[in-house]
Amino acid sequence: MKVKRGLRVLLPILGACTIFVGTAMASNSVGLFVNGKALSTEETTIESGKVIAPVRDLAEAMGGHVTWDKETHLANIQTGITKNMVEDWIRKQGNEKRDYYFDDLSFEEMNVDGDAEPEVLVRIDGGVHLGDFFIFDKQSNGSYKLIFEQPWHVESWNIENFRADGMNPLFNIVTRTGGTDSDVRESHLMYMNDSGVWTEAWKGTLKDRSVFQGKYHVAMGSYQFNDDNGELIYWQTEMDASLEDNKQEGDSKTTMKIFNLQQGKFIEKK
Ligand SMILES: [Ca+2]
Repeated sequence: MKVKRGLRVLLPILGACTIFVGTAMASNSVGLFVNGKALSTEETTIESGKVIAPVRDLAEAMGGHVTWDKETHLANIQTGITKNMVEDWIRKQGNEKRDYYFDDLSFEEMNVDGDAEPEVLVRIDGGVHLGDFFIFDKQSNGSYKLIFEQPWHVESWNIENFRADGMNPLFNIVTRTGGTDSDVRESHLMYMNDSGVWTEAWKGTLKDRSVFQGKYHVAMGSYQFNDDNGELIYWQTEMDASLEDNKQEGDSKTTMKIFNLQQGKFIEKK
């Protein structure tokens, strides 16, 4: 759907943009500036004391997105990111040559790297163990580029408190995988490295329950950062449980591992 360039609608002044309008001497043409930047439109005029400018040029200069419905003759200006926009990015840039399950798509703007612009984290919940995860990065021309995609069912994401010198924020992305007789939750500690690659610094099991020899085998794990020395401590408890009522059978076993950050990855300390 292309907006007819000649469409002219009086536009209310939106948001925090500064619009400067000035009439050039000895001419009907009007100079139009948004946030101090001149708009290269020759279609802006002044009529009966009102400045009339092309909606698309003006709205896009203010970071908006314009659609035109020729049936209803409605021009819609959308500022900010919508679910429809995100779906459109995925259709055009997604790696998978299949239909994505857009019904359960959600997204959040979060800053994952060093620049001021937030990136867009997107997850599609396709069922208990199915899903997709994407990160889109805003380009200088205002478009969004896919920079990471995995067929992950993501249950949650959050920024960790841990921060090494010069390192971009570390995110904890919790995924869920499995199938018949298997259910696994994992924590992926991810960050944007200096080359702009979304990188896994560590991965660990939070819960792994599978059926083995007529019982559930359950492993539960958790981690903490030691702020004093930058170590990541991970504990895991393993036990067996009854298929009937999930009650523990036999003893449990707990182990601990210590990891150090080395060249952008948490490596187990031996
Ligand atoms: Ca950013």
